[in-house]
Amino acid sequence: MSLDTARLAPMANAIRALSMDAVQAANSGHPGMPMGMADVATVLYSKFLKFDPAQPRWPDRDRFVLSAGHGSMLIYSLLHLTGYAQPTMDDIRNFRQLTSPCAGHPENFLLPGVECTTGPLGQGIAMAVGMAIAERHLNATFGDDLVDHRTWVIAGDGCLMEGINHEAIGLAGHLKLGRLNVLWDDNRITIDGDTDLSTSEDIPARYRAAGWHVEACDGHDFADIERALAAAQADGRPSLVACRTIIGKGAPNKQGGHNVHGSPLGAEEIAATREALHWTAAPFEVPGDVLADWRALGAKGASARTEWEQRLVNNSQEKEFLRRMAGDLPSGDAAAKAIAELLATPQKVATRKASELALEALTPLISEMVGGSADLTGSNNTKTKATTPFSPADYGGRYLYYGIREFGMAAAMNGMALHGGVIPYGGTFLVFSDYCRNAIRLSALQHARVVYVLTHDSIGLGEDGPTHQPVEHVMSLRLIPNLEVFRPADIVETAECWELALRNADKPSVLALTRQNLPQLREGGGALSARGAYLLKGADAARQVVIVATGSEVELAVAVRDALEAEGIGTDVVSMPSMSRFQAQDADYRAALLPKDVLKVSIEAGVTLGWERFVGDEGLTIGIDTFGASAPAEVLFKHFGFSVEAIVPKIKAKLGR
Ligand SMILES: Cc1ncc(C[n+]2csc(CCOP(=O)(O)OP(=O)(O)O)c2C)c(N)n1
Ligand SMILES: [Mg+2]
Repeated sequence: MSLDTARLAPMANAIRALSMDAVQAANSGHPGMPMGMADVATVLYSKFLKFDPAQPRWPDRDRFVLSAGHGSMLIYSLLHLTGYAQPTMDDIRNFRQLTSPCAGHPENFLLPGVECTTGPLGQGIAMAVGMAIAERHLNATFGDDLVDHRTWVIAGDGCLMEGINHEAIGLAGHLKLGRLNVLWDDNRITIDGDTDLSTSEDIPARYRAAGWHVEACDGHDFADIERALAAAQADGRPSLVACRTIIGKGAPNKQGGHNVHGSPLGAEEIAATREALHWTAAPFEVPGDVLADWRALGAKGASARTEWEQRLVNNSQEKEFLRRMAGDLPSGDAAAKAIAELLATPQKVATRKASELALEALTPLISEMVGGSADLTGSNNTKTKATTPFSPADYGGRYLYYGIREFGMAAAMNGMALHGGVIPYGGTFLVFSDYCRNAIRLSALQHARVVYVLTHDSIGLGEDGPTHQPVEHVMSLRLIPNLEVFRPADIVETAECWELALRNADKPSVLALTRQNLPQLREGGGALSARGAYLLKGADAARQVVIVATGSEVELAVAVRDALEAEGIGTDVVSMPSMSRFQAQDADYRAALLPKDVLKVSIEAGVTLGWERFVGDEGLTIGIDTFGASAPAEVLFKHFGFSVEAIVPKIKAKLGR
């Protein structure tokens, strides 16, 4: 046994012991993965990873992503052993309990040492691609002195099997993200059993075909692991290291089988494992010499960090770098000015075009905005003059051609936002938000500032028909907690919503935008969208009706109102670009806008479910609760009842007139 092995083996066994004991105590969790990858992780942390437990948010640290999030005890053990303030041993003792930051899966908002929330398999790798993009972009912007780090991933068979893996590695290979290294827990086991139950894919060949460098090693041979990781680090391409491991390694009777994936080992097997590993320490105790070795390793990072701080102080871009990493927007009222300009000349444009106009104003001023589209640049209107293409030839570019990879794009944007220093926005058709929905959900869960530009937001897209016409999407996105869904009605609201989205520093935003042109309804400024909903046009006659509408249907609401007024029926029109923002207003504001004693009517070209909350049981909901159809937009709106002729009689009937 080499000296290295003599020291590293007990360090790795500390991970094994903590993992099996924590899972046993919780009577829930996944011991197999951390026990199997303990040796690889020990080499990664001791020889390769750049980190400083004293400063978990040090901007130039390497990013470590545990894509196989079910193996959460691996990262909790590593953070504790290397000397992060959190998690404490008590936290680990309380693994998976309500008060512990050691949640079932790693959560970035619970532990500063956790870079991103993982567990939905495959998304960790895809977020790591985004982190590697952000690193190269910031390196191109601020130079090697300030930005010079790597992204390391531990991923399992599941992460490599998921469809998103294909999107993520295709993008990474194309962009030549050589600082991305994926360590694959090649244990040939998943929950159901051996991987040959479900796959016979040549994974290294697939990665090579995507432009990756592939290494393999014995995941239980420290020297071989070190060799493979060094080769990965040296290669200019993104690297996959296939680490051949035994799941649950160390548990003499259970290792290698699928039963060790996600169940406690049990008291008997834990005793047998202790004996096999010569591990005499009690549960949640780490022998002094082993802990000292781990802590010494953790302390090594401080010198690199302090040298970096010195370079930062001497760097002419210090202030700008810190501002961007803090996520603060540039000071000034640039956005307000841009809106004022838009107000000056009324325009009948689609809100996707209005978004482009807003972006043309914002992107030169906010250099951290990095745009993109999943192959719908000309439809989403996401590209501006200031955002030149991001490519291996120019990592300073600010526009990503994500290709037809909606899920990969959304997850990469999460990684970019979590890396910090950039504010990603990206486009696709609203209907395809389903393709990336779980990544949108993870944006919200992770408090990531990502802006989704989702165009073609209703039957108003016309001839492409029901496959492309979102019906349930706007409302279903509103169901996701901590996601703000904006559906602006005209050019002014669009600009206002863009500003609000950028100011949503701790949450993602969706901008649902039209394909078809819409008139400018707002004449004044006043940042009215900031309250979520507001009175766009008040009643002239005594008020009997309040119509609340969003997006393209606000124009119709105004026409309906004018027709009712002509018959002496006083009607308010409320525009509601953001339902969640309106919900967050005080009760008085809400009651004044949507009073109890009048007929309330909602108009939105989507499902009606949910509008009862605003119009009440006695109200009227105008929407579309079926799929759309192929025809020009005007024909469809008429066909589905979105016309003055169809709506006015319904309202009058409700009023008993
Ligand atoms: C998207 C997604 N689907 C399903 C699951 C449930 N799940 C968790 S782990 C796992 C098996 C993963 O196998 P592997 O990555 O090989 O992990 P190992 O058993 O080797 O630890 C599954 C299906 C999940 N977490 N995410
Ligand atoms: Mg596996």
